[in-house]
Amino acid sequence: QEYTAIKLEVLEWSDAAKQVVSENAALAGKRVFLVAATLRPETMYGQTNCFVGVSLEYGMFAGAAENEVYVVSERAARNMAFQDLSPSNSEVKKLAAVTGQQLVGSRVNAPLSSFKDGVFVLPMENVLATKGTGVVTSVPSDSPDDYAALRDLKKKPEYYGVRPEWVAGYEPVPVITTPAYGEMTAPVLCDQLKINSQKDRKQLEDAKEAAYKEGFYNGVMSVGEFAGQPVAEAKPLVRSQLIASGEGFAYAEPERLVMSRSG
Ligand code: ZZB
Repeated sequence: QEYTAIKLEVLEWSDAAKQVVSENAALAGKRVFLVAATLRPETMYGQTNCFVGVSLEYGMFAGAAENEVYVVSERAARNMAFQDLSPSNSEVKKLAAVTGQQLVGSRVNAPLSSFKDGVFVLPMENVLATKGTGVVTSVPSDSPDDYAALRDLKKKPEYYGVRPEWVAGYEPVPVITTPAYGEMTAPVLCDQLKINSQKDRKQLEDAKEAAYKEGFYNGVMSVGEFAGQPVAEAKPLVRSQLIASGEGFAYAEPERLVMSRSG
């Protein structure tokens, strides 16, 4: 699976993460990025927040560029090391450990997003430790999972342990128009499939599938440098641009090597 890794630079740490960082001399003066793996680089204009799993363990790892640190799962860091994305090939350099819970409330820069002051790191229940980097960048206009999770947080911020101001004003942004769903693919699909919360896994799977298909085959960009172009054309262009600007990099998820070898 070939992802685009998106670098969300930390602008301001949550209190809990600040504590972790201040206790680690190796992090002093470093630029730290939460790194999210996406299959939809063309939707980055619509980022409204970043999701982590509160019970997941993350690490802060030395990045490919000197002075850069990536916050990702241990598993992703190891994969990155094998892809020349760490200082020394195939070697992981872990500078600190941090939980998803500690990261919540941090403010990060989301490349291409219309929220220029940054977006917040928020909790999502369905973040898988075994996929991508364990960090998810959220595009509620085009990702039903993101829309459902963000809506849950807006409805019950105290239940989820988020401050209202971390979600207030962060509404889905039109990025792509499709004949079937207009410019709000995910919200329309969540309505149509009667998705009530991020716990409605089966309907969310169906909605995701439909959103991928309609977006890729019939979607047209409505914002950004490639506005008016079909999504299928814009996708590799936005990807290349993010990589060229240093805001992203190619990240491949290995197929289940160990399992297929053992049989
Ligand atoms: C931004 C984005 C915008 C995404 C969109 C999707 C969509 P898939 O399709 O199941 O293989 N993701 C990445 N890592 C994780 C994780 N550890 N746990 C849960 N979700 C994760 O998964 C690829 C997508 O799942 C990624 O692409 C990411 O969300 C999320 F408009 O990034 B995406 C219709 C989907 N639209």
